[in-house]
Amino acid sequence: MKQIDSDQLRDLLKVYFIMGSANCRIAPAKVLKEAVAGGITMFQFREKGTGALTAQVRFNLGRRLQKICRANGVPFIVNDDIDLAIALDADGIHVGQDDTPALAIRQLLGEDKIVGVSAHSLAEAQQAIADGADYLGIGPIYPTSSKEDARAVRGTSIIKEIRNSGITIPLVGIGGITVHNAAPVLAAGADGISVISAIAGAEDITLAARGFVHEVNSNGS
Ligand code: 3NM
Repeated sequence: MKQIDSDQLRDLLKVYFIMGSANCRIAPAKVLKEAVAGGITMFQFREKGTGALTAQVRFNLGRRLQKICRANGVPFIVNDDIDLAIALDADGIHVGQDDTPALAIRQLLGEDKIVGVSAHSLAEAQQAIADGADYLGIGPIYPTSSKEDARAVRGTSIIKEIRNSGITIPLVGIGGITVHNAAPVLAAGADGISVISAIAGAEDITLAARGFVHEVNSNGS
């Protein structure tokens, strides 16, 4: 099968929700169901941080969340863990700069899976594209407390720099994005936004997700 169509992916990236059990105040399956009800367009299972689940319980939670995604037509992406992505037959994988290189991932998974790469500079973006990434996560745009080893804050100018260089690959901004500061990320050239805490930690998860959908649909290209 062919690599996913870029325009289709741009749509899927509009409201890209990421979480693992460490990000949830209530049961992760409930968080995901509520986020799906609010209209999230893609989901990444990122089981990291203090107390992250391992082995069979990690797999079981992944399977549970994947079922919710499948039932609702939301692509299910696994963060970093290639073995888990393969075991679950996930729709794709997202890797950071310190994980397995995208080139090796692409060779392992083939052409029909979505491969996303985190990039924090123009050079990293160029390398990820050369390695066969389908989309990029660019950040951290704003200060974030959801990632222990987050790099220095880049602001929206990193997205502008990447777009001005002529790179047209689908990309999302990530890091500290809320419904109130999402518009400049989109204006800078992002196709969508990627969010952990502003959805997972919201008082009303469905409402929070819906707010992002509205924001992207009114400010996106
Ligand atoms: N990656 P929140 S920032 C998972 O810069 C992740 O690559 C980042 O969480 C990067 O929406 C980040 O709660 C955390 O700020 C995003």
